[in-house]
Order: sequence, then C-alpha cells, then structure tokens
Amino acid sequence: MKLHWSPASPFARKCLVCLKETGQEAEIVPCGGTPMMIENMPVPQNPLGKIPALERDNGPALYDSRVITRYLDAQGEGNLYPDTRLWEVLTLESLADGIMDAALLVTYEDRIRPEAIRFPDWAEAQWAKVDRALAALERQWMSHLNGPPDMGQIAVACALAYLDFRHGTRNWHTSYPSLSDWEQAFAEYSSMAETKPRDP
Ligand SMILES: N[C@@H](CCC(=O)N[C@@H](CS)C(=O)NCC(=O)O)C(=O)O
Repeated sequence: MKLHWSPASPFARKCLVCLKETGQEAEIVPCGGTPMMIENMPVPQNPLGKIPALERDNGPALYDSRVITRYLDAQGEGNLYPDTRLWEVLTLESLADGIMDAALLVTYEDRIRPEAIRFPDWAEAQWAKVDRALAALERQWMSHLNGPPDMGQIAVACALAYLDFRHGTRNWHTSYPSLSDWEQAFAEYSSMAETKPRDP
C-alpha cells in the first residue's frame, strides 16, 4: 500500500494514526499543494486532487480519509469502528472532519487568497462552524471521548491539533477546558506523538 500524505494535513494524519493503531505499514508518499497548486498532489489516484489517497496492492486507489480509515481498520482487523457504537463513532468522525474542512478553508483564505479579495465575514462564518462543533464536543461528547479509543476520537484529536497548528492565536482552549484537557492526554498515545503536524 502507498499512502499519499502530507505532514501538515489532518486528514492524512488520521490515516497514518489508523495505520499505526492497527499495526500495519504502508509506503508514505509525501505530497503537498492546494487547489491552486496541484503539481505535487495525487491527481492520478484521486481526481479531486486531494490528500490523503491510498494506493492498494489489489484494486483501485481509495480516497476520502473516512473511506481509507474504514478500509485500514477492516484490513488490519482493528477495532476502531466497534459495532456496539458504530453510528456514534461515524458521527464523531464526521464532526471532526467538518472541523478540519472549515479550518482548512480559513487557512486557505488567509494564505492563498490575494489580500485584495479576501472576505473576512466568510472566514468568520467558517470559524463559527468550528466553534459550534467544539461547543457540541464539550457539551455532548466528553463521555464518549473518555471511553475506549476509536476512530472518532482519533479524528477529533487530529482536528484539535490542526486548530493549534494553524489557528493557535484563536485559542479555543480557554472556552472548552474539558476538551482541552482531553486533547492533552490523548496526544500522549505514541501514534499521536509520532505524527504531530508540521510544515513539509
Ligand atoms: N474530505 C477529504 C478532505 C481532504 C482534504 O481536504 N485534504 C486537503 C489537505 S489537508 C487537500 O488535499 N487540499 C487540496 C484541495 O482541496 O485541492 C478527506 O477526508 O480526505
């Protein structure tokens, strides 16, 4: 297997953590780019030009991190999507992915869009999604987050670390103390500690 990945991508990090947690290995193919710069993105594997993408030994490449993590968990006979709480895990993973999507759009707005055509209200509307999701995590999900490890938790941990990595100045920690404590504790898993986000 080959995982098309970037050390700055929270979506790709989910897949790498999932590989480690299920005791599997894949060749890691470093990528990088944006919607405006696709030369080093896995376009032949994923026509959307996004990372992550997973090349399999048998069968077409997989993409969208949620598909890849589900596949890796099945292949590695992991238990990151336990039947007993499957719908909660999938919903939690979707919430985390939504935080990443909105935060990534804010990153692109700040870094890619020429200053003259930036639209601060739009960026704030994206951040409002992040904030509502964090509030929901703090209000409704803490007991799940504190339960046995699963893919929903890994996804949330990757999303929160991405907020710290790219949007640290917004300091979400003060408003959501339980989530903040949980993030710190979860970051100590070796699969998390070994995959901290960084610029390529
Ligand atoms: N829904 C996708 C999102 C992946 C995604 O947005 N990846 C970013 C990097 S963090 C990317 O490839 N951006 C380039 C683009 O949007 O063209 C997933 O879960 O894999």
